[in-house]
Amino acid sequence: MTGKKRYYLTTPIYYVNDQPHIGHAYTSLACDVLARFKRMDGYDVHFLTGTDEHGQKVAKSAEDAGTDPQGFCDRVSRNFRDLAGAMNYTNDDFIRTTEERHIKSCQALWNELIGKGEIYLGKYAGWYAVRDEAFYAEDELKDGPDGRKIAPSGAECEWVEEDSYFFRLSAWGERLLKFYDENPDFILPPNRRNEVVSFVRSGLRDLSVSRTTFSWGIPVPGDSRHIMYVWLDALTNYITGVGYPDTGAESWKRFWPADLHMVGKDILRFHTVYWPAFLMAAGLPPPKRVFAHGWWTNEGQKISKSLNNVINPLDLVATYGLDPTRYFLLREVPFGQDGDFSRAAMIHRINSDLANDFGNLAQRVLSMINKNCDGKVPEHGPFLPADTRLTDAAYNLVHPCRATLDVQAFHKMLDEIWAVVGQANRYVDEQGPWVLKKTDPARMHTVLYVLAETLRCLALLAHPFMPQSMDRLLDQLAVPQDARNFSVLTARHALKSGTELPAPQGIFPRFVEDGARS
Ligand code: ME8
Repeated sequence: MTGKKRYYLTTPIYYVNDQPHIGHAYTSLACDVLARFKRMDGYDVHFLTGTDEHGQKVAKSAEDAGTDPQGFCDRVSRNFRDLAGAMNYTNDDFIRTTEERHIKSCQALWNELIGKGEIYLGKYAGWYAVRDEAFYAEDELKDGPDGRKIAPSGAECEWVEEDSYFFRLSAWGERLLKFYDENPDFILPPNRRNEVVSFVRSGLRDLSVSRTTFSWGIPVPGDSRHIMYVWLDALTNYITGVGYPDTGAESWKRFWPADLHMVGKDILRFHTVYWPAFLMAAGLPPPKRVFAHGWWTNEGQKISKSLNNVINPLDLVATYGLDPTRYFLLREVPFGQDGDFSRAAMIHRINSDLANDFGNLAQRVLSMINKNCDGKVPEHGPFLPADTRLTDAAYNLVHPCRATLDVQAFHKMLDEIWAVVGQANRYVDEQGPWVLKKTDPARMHTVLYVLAETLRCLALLAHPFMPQSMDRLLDQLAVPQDARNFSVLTARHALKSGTELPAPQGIFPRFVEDGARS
């Protein structure tokens, strides 16, 4: 185990003030695809997700629901855990910030920061947005109706004056800029990096890291009037999840620093400014990358409870199936950019990419093998240049897939796979195996063997996106479980001629405009 390459990735931990929606499903899905890909590529992966349960926003939601905060968190957190099951995520752990291991970890980090003189006691007077759980400077705010102050996110701010501990963020500006400079891929995509660099260049102020006016949070060690600021508490989950404060633990030594924190663009600043500063101040290495993806809207509108247009991912799964939903979310929008959800676009994608391109290829090849090769992996004769052109493209596909996924370009990876799907469909048309059946049956066997090998590679590479469907396809090619990884992918001609194959079945349904299966 210790010799294996490692990969630690995390989703944001989601607030339990609300039900999970398509945005939460999206971030976790992206992580799931990466985690599955890395495992198939021989990595020892740790994939962490969970729920963010403290703070004023959650306390208020519990109060509105007439429930005690812990009972409320238990109930809503379960929905996020259930979503992970329903979406077939392979997270290795699910962390809740109300767990004892996390409270211990936050208090240890706090003590470390106090011990190093990075936190001091003062008084906060300024603007706070409960919806964002964020402090804002006066010049960041716009005037709203009735003299109200509005944050750039649209959240309403309130004036807060209370005793507070402060983190010496102002002292970290230069060191953060140097860190970004030395680690050009720390923040992706690049436009997000520019945004952060100019924010830090404009000067950082010390950050209030405790509150006294409500009590739903982790007590500050040695001063129980204060609870920790919810973002200090929340960000710490990433180190709790690998064993902090036990820095001698196997999991810590193996997995920290994290390879990737996947987040939405709304929480970029917390992850790329505050978090590395907290860690460096505590003498801990910062994560290797933060990727901030874009924002989904629904049929052109912002997704919000008040507009009553929240998309429940479970409804999509019930209507379109799990794997088509997983595919669509990562295919439709270049990862990193904002995207608009529309049912018409979803049906179009499913029908054209899955049912037509990939589904038809699989169906044509498997049913011809079933009818003409005795239901067995065909024998093959000598390969012609057209054959090796296709199989080489399939075997080599793993390289661009690795490269695109290493920069979280999920859409480009799918483009690469579909280019070979297209090439295979053209090869079927050019070779005409149904004609060869009459003129040259031995050559037909070779052509079908080449196509079966190509399908094997395509199914393995598309597996992280659509695990159930691709497993069904790999079952139909009789690929053993222990050969469903990328080291066997590149083993040429891994399909053994003469292997008995099960009866072929379609893998992707087709939909008509109202969403029903045709
Ligand atoms: O911010 N489009 O939690 P949160 C795309 N607890 N992604 C979306 C989205 C949308 N319309 N809406 C939400 C928090 N997301 C904190 C995080 S981490 C230490 C603490 C996704 O429940 C996206 O990943 O508000 C976004 O960053 C996250 O949900 C916010 O989830």
